[in-house]
Amino acid sequence: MNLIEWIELPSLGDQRGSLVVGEAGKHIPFDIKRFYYIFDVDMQVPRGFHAHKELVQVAFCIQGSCKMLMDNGKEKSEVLLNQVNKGLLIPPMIWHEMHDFSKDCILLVLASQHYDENDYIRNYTKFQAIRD
Ligand code: T46
Repeated sequence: MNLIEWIELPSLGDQRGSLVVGEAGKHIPFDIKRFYYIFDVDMQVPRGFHAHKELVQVAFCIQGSCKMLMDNGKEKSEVLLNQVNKGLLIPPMIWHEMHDFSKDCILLVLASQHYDENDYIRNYTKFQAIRD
């Protein structure tokens, strides 16, 4: 699997304005059990710094921009999220860090599972040991 995989949603705008649509199972590769959004960010403070054991997520920057560092333990890649209809797939066991938020950034994240702190790996050394 590629470290960076984008999910592009149909943009159905017309003269009245823009509309982006996503359907679970069709565009989003899982049943969405939870969503959350990050906004009103402190631009100087990075977030994330963890991997998930089983959770699958897709992150859309629906306003402004931010960067996401993706790390599978062997390879790292940093991408810019700045398109409302282009989401970044965050598979399990990918260490991820978000930074360089624009002031107006709204990051919408769709998640395959309910919140479970036990699914987080927040220690990078432990993450690497599990990946090896
Ligand atoms: C992720 C990245 C992209 C909850 O109680 N329920 C929730 O659904 C979420 C997402 C968070 N929380 C609590 C846990 C913490 O006490 O909200 C607090 C902030 O969460 P956290 O520090 O994990 O936030 P980020 O921005 O570092 O990470 C979040 C997600 O937690 C994480 O799953 O992949 O965004």
